[in-house]
Amino acid sequence: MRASFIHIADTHLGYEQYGVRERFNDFSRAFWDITNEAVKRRVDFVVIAGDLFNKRAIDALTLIHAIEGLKKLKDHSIPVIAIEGNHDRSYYREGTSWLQFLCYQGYITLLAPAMRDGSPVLGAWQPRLAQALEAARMDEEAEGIEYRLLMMHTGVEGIVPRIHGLPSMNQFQPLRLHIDYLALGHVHKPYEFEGWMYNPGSPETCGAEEAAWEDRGYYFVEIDTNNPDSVVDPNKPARCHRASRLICKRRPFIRHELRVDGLNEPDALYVRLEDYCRREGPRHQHEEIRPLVQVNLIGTLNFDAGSLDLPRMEEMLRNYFQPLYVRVDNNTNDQDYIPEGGDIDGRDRSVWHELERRIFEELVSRDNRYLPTKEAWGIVLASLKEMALRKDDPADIAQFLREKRAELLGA
Ligand SMILES: [Mn+2]
Repeated sequence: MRASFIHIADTHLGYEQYGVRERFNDFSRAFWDITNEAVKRRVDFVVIAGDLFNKRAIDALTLIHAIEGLKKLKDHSIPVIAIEGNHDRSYYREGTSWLQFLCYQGYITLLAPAMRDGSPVLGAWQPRLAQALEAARMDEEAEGIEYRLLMMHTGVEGIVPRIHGLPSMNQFQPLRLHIDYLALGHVHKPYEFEGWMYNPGSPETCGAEEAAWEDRGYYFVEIDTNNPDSVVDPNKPARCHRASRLICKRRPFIRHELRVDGLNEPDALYVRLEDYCRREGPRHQHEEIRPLVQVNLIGTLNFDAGSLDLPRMEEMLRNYFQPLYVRVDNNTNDQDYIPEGGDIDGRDRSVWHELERRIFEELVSRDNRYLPTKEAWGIVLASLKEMALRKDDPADIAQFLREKRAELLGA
């Protein structure tokens, strides 16, 4: 058996990022780029591993855009098989999703979970799923089935630390015997394992953190069960397919972290930002597609954040990058700390160091060993923090602590 298919996930059609209309169109364009590619490559089918839409309640234009891509596939007799994702699934008690509508209209085949009394029938998924696949094996073989693809809108724990509660790699392993290609979605960072687990990532950039994962896109997969050598990449583990990850067209997304530590006035920060603009801006000014630019201010400010002129900074970025959209986010430290009953106002940054020292002092004084020398320990802790922020050698930091211990505890 020879076949080829395209695997996509997390297209998030209908997402009007930052409230910018053109971003809505970008998500559709990325999807159309892939459906055009599917036609060009004459694949036998397309699989969508969830989150075709950004949300359950899409508007008419989103539906029109989805159909525009799907109709092209239908006109070329390329079947589309989809599952729902966490973003586009209907509420189980609320009936019909837009994916079900697309299914009734003949644009996609929707693989839906079994329902009983209005609720999905769920079991402990791993063992049961592997057992069910095992049980079906005989029948499948009698029917001449040579290749098995499983779609799941979930990912492997630990790929993106922020996303918790996903199955571990070990929990996926029982499926390995029964599946040739596991088409995953959900995690927007692309990854693949052991020649059978594949996650293409999000074709467009749904959040600034995704900008770093430049190799996101979709998979083009060629299968040959009779003569695997004709397709298999000798440098990659795979049984009888070759999965190539392709990057689709999308808008450039430029993200920069600007450290503010050690800057004593807003002008110093503007100078640092302008240095960055001079360095990076010219590379993007003549880009065919105007980029998105997001600058993240991080670190501890030595002055009141209220005196930062964010519009001025955005204007500077606009001049150098000619972007579609720009934003500067102030994520500098703890802006609103107000101590209980203290005479220091935490909203005033100029007193932060004094405030910090007092908090350290209070914390160490809860331990009687440190109580007699709490003032000195407050200063030691503040110094340790400074050294860590400066990224001093850990050995030096440890040595400093040892010396202070000896000095203050006589140990
Ligand atoms: Mn998603």
